[in-house]
Order: sequence, then C-alpha cells, then structure tokens
Amino acid sequence: MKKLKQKASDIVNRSIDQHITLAVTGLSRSGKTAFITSLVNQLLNEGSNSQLSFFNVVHQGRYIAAKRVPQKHLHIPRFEYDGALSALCQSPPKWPKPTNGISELRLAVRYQPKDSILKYATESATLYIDITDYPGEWLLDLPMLSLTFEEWSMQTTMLLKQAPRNEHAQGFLDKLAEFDPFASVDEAVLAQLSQEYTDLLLLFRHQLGLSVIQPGRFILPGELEDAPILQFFPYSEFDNIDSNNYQNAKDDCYIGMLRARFIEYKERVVRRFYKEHFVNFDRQIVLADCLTPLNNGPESFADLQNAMAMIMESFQYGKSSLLSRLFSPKIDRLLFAATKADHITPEQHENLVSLLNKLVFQTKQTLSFDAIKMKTIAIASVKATKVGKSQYQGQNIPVIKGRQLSNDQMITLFPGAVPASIPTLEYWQKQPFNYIAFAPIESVSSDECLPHLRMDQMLQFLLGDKLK
Ligand SMILES: Nc1nc2c(ncn2[C@@H]2O[C@H](COP(=O)(O)OP(=O)(O)OP(=O)(O)O)[C@@H](O)[C@H]2O)c(=O)[nH]1
Ligand SMILES: [Mg+2]
Repeated sequence: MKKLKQKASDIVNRSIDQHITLAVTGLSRSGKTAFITSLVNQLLNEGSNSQLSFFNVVHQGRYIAAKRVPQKHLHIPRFEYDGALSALCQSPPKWPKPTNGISELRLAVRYQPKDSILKYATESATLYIDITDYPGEWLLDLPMLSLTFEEWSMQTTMLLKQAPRNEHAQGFLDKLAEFDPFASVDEAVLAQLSQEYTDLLLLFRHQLGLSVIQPGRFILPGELEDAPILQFFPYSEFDNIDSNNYQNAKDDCYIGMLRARFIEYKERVVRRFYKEHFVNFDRQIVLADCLTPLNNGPESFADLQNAMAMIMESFQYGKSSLLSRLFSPKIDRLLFAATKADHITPEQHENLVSLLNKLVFQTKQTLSFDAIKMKTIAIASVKATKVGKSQYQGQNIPVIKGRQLSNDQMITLFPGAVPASIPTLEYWQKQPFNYIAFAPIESVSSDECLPHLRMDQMLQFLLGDKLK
C-alpha cells in the first residue's frame, strides 16, 4: 500500500513539475555573473544564514531545497558556479572573472504547495529554472537584426562623427572616404580596416567607458577569433554612392563583401545566439549599473541611455516588436534592477530606482498596455559594504564602510547623492560623481548565503507566483 501511494505520488509529482526560463539581460560589467552566482547561492544554501524574508515560500516555511540538475543544452558549458563562488569565498575574496562565452545552468527547487490545488495531490512539487550567462557585449548585437547593412552603416557613422567618438575615429573615416567601394576585394585591406575598426571599439569601451559597441563579438570574439565573419565594418559614404550600383554590387567588390559578411554575421552569429538562448523565456530581469557611467561623465551616461533604449526597443514586448516577430516570446514579468546598490547609502536607493525608471521610461510606457507585470528595484547581488552613521560637522550622516577595490584599503565614506533623474549639464559641472568600487566582504563560507540587498524581493517577483 505504501509503495503504491509513493508511486501515485511520483506520477502526480512528475505531471505537476513547472518550468521557468529566466533571461538575465545586462550590458557588460552590469553584474550578471555576480547576480546569477548569488541567486543560485541563495537558493542552494537557504536555511544557512539566509536572509530571504520577502520570499514568501521561505517566509511561510514551505521551501524544501534546491539542487543543480543537468541543463537543457548538453553542448554548452555549465555555468561555473563553483569557480565564481570560490573566488567570492577565498581569502582575500575576489569578484568572479568577466565572462567570455556562454554557459547554462538548471536548478530544481522543491517546495510544498500551499494555495494551489496541488496541495491535494502531492506533498511536494518542483520548479525547474533555466538560466544562461553570456558576455554582456553580445547583447547589443540584437538591435542589428532589424537593420540592413546600409541602415547600420549610417547609424554607426553618425555615432562615429559625434563626440566623444569623433576625436578618435577621424583617421578611420578619412580612409573610408578615400577607398573605392566597388573595387575588387583585397582581403589584406579588408582585414586591416576591420582591425582598425575593432581597435576603435576597444578604445570606446575601455578608455571612454561607452556602452554602444557594435558588433559586440568584435571586442569579445569567443570561438570566432580571427574568423572572416568578424572582418567587416560600417561603410561611411552611402550618401555619395549610387544606390543602384550598391544594390547590384557583387560579393567580389568591397561593398558587396561587407554587406555579405554583415548579413552572414547577423544570421549565423546573432540570430543563432538569440534563438538558442532568448527564445521561449518566460521572465526577464534587466540589470543596469547606473553608477559607473555616472562616474565616467555625461557622455558615457548618455551612451548608456542610448544603449538601454536600443536594447529595450529590440526587446519590446508588444505584438509588432522585432523580438516577437522574430521569436514570439511569451514573457509575462519584467524586472528592472539597478545593481551595486551597496555602493551608496540606503537613503539614496530610492533615487537610484527613480533614475533607472527614467532610463527605461519609454519602454515602461509602451509596456503598460500589454499584460506584463513590471517592477524596478535597487539590488546588490553580493553586498560588499556595511552601513553606519558618522559625525560630520556636528551632524549624524549615513556612511558605508568597505574594502576599496583599487588599493585594498578599508574606507568609510559618504559616497554622495544619486540624482533622481537624468542629470542636467549643470548638475554634472557642479559635482562630478565618484562612487568607489569595493572588494567582496571577507569571511563568508561557501555553504552559507552571500550577503545581499533585496535578492529576496527579486526572487519573490520573478518566481513567487510559481511557488504557491
Ligand atoms: N559592490 C558590488 N559590486 C558588484 C556587485 N555585482 C557586481 N559588482 C561589480 O561589478 C563587476 C562586474 O560584475 P559581473 O557580474 O562580472 O558583470 P557581468 O555583467 O557578468 O560582466 P560581463 O561578464 O563582462 O558581461 C564585478 O567584478 C564587481 O566589481 C554587487 O552586488 N556589489
Ligand atoms: Mg559575466
């Protein structure tokens, strides 16, 4: 009888398993890997020093356990959770390395159903969660999918001719102006100009702190290093060439080959990546580091704004959007998270949320017509500072304390206010921003939960309704 009961319960269990695919979106260095590591860590180690009081299934004592199970695609590397966690738990602790390829992870979360009719059928149920990690640089390739080579070239040329890019790009643009797009291809010339364009992208990213870097694989090629598919660049002189000649150009002249490679790149690299990893996701979290671009100055911040708009446009969820035309996603919850909130004092979090809301304002407006639930929060996936109070000119002011990433020294400071909306030029001039980056906190053991800010609210919003 007992065996029979177990068998019946097994069958019911299997049939009520639920499944969720979580899309973690964020530009490079926005905090995706730290976020995924912390999410997995909170779920695996729940019960050991965990702080998930806003995650109802935990709060109500119905959470049983989570474990990692074999992932969806066997040809894709597994997310290096152990590596990332041991970096965070070593002495001295370090942040996980930047990501240079795709990886996947599947978690199985077991819980006791409460409100749902499931509770009559079984004692426990399982929610499977699929998550993918990838280099943030690749995200900005998505908007390219909706553009022709001509459109992309014009858009990119416009950026290259504006500050702050123009100062560095003039030499490259001069060469393009001189070169004959209809001449027969010399592979060496093509390779040389592609390299110059790639060098510019690297400089824009690493020296100027800009976000709109296309194509993303040029600065982070993964397994495509040196492949001809990465040898093309935008053509800057479309206004000066005959459009019929362009339409009829064959692949053996420069412009024809640039166009062919652009199309090949979109189809073979970009579309494939999104088909494999962004199709069929149910829920999305958009991570944004607003603080580093504030540090880098108005041009960097404006570029972040532009990049966010481009990404959100291609992820538009309405019926006619690019993404639904391409992949028909069925997303029903979208969370915007301002990351690294532990860089600032708690009373500034509200401003940080408001600033992120301003950044994605357009998107939120169009989305409110669709049946998508949205929320914006400020989080720290792995909290690296402690909050306190300090006396300054006879007043109690809030401060944070942590180990400075650049020089390893302990520091206590008031990092400054966060603007509640996109700062005006005057604001920038009055007070340049200087948020300090911190090293992770020492003395977390790998079977304990990582300290965090609002990861429980994040879990409740993205998963809570599936764990009822
Ligand atoms: N203080 C603090 N710093 C964070 C947090 N999350 C990320 N960081 C910092 O941001 C850096 C980038 O975080 P990652 O998680 O590697 O970012 P990513 O989006 O995976 O970056 P790519 O892999 O390059 O696309 C880290 O090395 C940390 O310095 C956080 O919660 N708190
Ligand atoms: Mg990463």
